Amino acid sequence: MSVLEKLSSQSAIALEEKYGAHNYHPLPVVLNRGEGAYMWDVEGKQYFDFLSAYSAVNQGHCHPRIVNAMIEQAKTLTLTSRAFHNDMLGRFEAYITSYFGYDKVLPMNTGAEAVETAIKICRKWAYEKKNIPEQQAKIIVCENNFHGRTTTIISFSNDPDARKNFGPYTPGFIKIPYDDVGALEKVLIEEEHIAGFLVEPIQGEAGVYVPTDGYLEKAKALCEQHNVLFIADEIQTGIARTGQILAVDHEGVKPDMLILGKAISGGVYPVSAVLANDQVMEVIKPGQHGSTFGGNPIAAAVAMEALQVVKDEELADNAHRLGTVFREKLGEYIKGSTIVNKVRGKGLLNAIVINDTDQSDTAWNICLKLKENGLLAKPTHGNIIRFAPPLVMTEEQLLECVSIITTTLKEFEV
Ligand code: IF1
Repeated sequence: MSVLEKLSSQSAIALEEKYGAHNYHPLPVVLNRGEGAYMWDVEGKQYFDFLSAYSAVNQGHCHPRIVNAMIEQAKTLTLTSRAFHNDMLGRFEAYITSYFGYDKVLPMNTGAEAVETAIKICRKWAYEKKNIPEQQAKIIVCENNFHGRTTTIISFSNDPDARKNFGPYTPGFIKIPYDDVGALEKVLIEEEHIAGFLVEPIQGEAGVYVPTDGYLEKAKALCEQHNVLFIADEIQTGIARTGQILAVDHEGVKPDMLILGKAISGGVYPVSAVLANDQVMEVIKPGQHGSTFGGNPIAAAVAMEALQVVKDEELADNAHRLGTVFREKLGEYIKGSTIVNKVRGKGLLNAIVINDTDQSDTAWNICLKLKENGLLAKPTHGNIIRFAPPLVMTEEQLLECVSIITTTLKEFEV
């Protein structure tokens, strides 16, 4: 079979079933084109994308400026490795550190790699700057976190699917309830050798849990008080998704370490990064961390263009404005609904909670019906459906999507 031979949805799915590891359970749709807020399947049906590849396609599918940046760089120089300099990395590092207001950046590829990088920097800072005894640094994380799927990261997950039978687990992490300042303060007072606090400004995978106003600010203040690094994982909430460039901007919080991924490249190329000021980042010396593709010329070119598009097209303002419309419209619907309990979120990171157990398949069946009606979304856990369209959506498109969603939900009302 030629790789260019046109596949039917059924044959494409059959190939994945036969030759691919079964590490996902995708919605039964096979896409072969994306543009802006839309994707098309191999049979030519058009869909609104309401997942944005888990917030990686904030700038819309195949944004011409970002794709062209990749094409031009790919024709010139794709990869040198960090064994040598190239003319793109320094430019990118200057651009992104100025964009987010930090002294330094350590570029990686995937989100999990950036989280692992932040954990390593935090531990090294603890031993070399805070004089915590070797091997005894602890990092505080939150219950129901999602920070990626490497062995260390799943070691501090409490999702059985994410961690079962992947042990032995990496030690050195303390779990506390999310959005609980008291719990954070208690562990900072009672535990010794705390190096950092790693937190999602909004818990995405857990079901789009927006913390109480002031939580992040109070948490940052406690970390300062106890000389602990406040580490924000903005891989999903960053890059304008929640109506500000960063979700921490809603509270004016400046993390000691900022972790970015996904939409930092507009979903065009794997790029991630950890940003910090010199007194933290300087603990990393030559030969102590890196990766073959980290900060490569294509990544540099793509990320600079993708971040510039966010500013030029005022995507944070658009996310704020359309998110308010979305929650208002869904809130109206919920008043008369028997199956939707609530809508919650910030900017264009939202979710609805279905009035059912998280073991039921109602949310899944709603997503199957949404697909039939031309909108692609997927449940996070059981009874929660995440809605996260590209931030380039127009109000007219959003209202059309609200109509598709409410019309579909009506089919499930009792
Ligand atoms: C999957 C979830 C979302 C993330 C945060 C780090 C990472 C992610 C806050 C790791 C990645 C992705 C991973 C993808 C599905 C998706 C996801 F459902 F898994 F949890 F978005 F909520 N921090 N999230 O959201 O970044 O290594 O993937 O580049 O693994 O199924 P990555």
